[in-house]
Amino acid sequence: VSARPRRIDLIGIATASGASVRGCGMGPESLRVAGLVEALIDLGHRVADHGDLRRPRPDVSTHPSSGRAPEQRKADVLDLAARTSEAGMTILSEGCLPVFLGGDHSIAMGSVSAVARHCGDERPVHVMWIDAHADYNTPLTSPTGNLHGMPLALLCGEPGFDDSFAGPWLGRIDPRNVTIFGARSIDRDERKLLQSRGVDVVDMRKIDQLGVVALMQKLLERVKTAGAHMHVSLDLDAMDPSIAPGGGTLVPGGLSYREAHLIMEMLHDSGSVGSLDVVELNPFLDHGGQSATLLVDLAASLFGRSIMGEEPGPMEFTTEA
Ligand code: B3U
Ligand code: MN
Ligand code: MN
Repeated sequence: VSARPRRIDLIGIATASGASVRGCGMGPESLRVAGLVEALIDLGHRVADHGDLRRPRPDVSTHPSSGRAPEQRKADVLDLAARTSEAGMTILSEGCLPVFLGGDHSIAMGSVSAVARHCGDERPVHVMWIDAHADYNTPLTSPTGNLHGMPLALLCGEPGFDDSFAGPWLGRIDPRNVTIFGARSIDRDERKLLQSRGVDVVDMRKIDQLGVVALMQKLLERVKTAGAHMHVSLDLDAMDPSIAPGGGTLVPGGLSYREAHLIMEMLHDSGSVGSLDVVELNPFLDHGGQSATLLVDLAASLFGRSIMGEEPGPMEFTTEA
């Protein structure tokens, strides 16, 4: 699937409405400044940058921590998710590979639903959620009420979301086709839900004990056998805060630099990846672009950069799709 070169379509979703900390709305621009487009072109891919989806009016602080009241933030999340889902479907229908630049992780309601709608009954979808958190809370289990802690539960059709959450994301994904990778912060009731639905949780302890290679081989084998479209949802906070300080909900004990790259390299070699989210980068909290640069390098590994790499293919760049 990811045979080179490919046409990769970037779309930013410039929002922090699903988070309690402001700043990750600047994530897409920070990834561009860190050289995302150039890195992909350098690998021989064709790149189209669709710019950013955002709320029509600027953010005015009406709420102490996040800037806006919870009901407004929820409306923003749902509106942007609907637009993300449509934009993603268009990109996929043209045979291109969408990369969704967050924004907080609630944008995955839009991105994953786009993939699921595109694949329909024809192709199973497997979601690899690389994250310190499981993002599998519902309004009934969430300790914070923040929507970036809930997108997977919504996508998997968990009860507890009222009618206002209706949309193309609801129940689109089979929880048995989800792998959470790198988790180390899961809430009590969230854990119960994950266990009862049979979600594959590869937590940091498993990674410590068994190693990235064995765990990835198992996952990739499974996805290949199913002939699934693999959607990768990469949350910055999966990585250890020492290498990725630019996030609002950091948790110690994350993926090392080499573990994260190895995951990306193995994903590339599998050829199964058909879409990607890069989320939760908060440039306001980043240290001199360190986290943005890391994410760009990880995306480059996912799209074919290797230490002993081959010659790059022909280059082409358009700023519009
Ligand atoms: N599980 C907590 C914390 C959290 C989840 N995702 C992030 N933080 N980024 C929650 O709010 O649901
Ligand atoms: Mn997340
Ligand atoms: Mn997270």
